[in-house]
Amino acid sequence: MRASFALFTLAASATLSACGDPAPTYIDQAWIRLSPNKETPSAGYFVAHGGDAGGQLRGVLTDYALKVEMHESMTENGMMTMKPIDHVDIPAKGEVAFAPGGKHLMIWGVNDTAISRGKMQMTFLMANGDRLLVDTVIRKPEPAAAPAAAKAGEHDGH
Ligand SMILES: [Cu+2]
Repeated sequence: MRASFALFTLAASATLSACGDPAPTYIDQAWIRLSPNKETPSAGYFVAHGGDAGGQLRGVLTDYALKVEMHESMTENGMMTMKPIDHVDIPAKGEVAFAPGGKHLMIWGVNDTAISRGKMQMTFLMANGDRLLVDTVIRKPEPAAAPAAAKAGEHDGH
C-alpha cells in the first residue's frame, strides 16, 4: 500500500498529468518511541504528505492510549523546551515531518496489548473532516544502546 502511494506520487509529479485522481493527503513512516517508564509519555513521529490539495492536521486520536497531544520542541535561551500545537498546515505537494528534536506526538498510557503487538492504529484528524487511519509501529526502548539512550534524553528534558 505504501509502495503504491509512493509510485503514484512520483508519477504524478514527474508528468504533471492532468488525468486521473488527485493525489491524496496521507501519513506514512509513523512510529512510536515507547517510553522506558510508564509514568512518562512516549513520543510519536511520522511524515505527513500534502498530496495535490494540501491540508491541515488538527489532532491525533487512538483507542490504544490515554491521551495524545501534538507538540513542538524548540531551543529557548539555550534550553530545550516544548509547547503544544493545535494544528499543522501540510502544504500541497509538500510534506511535514514529525521527527526527534522537532514536532512530535506525546502519547500517555500506551495500551499493553498494543505494546505486545508492536503496533497500534492512530486516527489523524484533518480540518476538512477527513480521518486518516494509520498503523503505527511501536519501538521499545533499547537501554543497552548508547545512541538510543541519548536520543531518549533529548526528549525527556522537559
Ligand atoms: Cu513533547
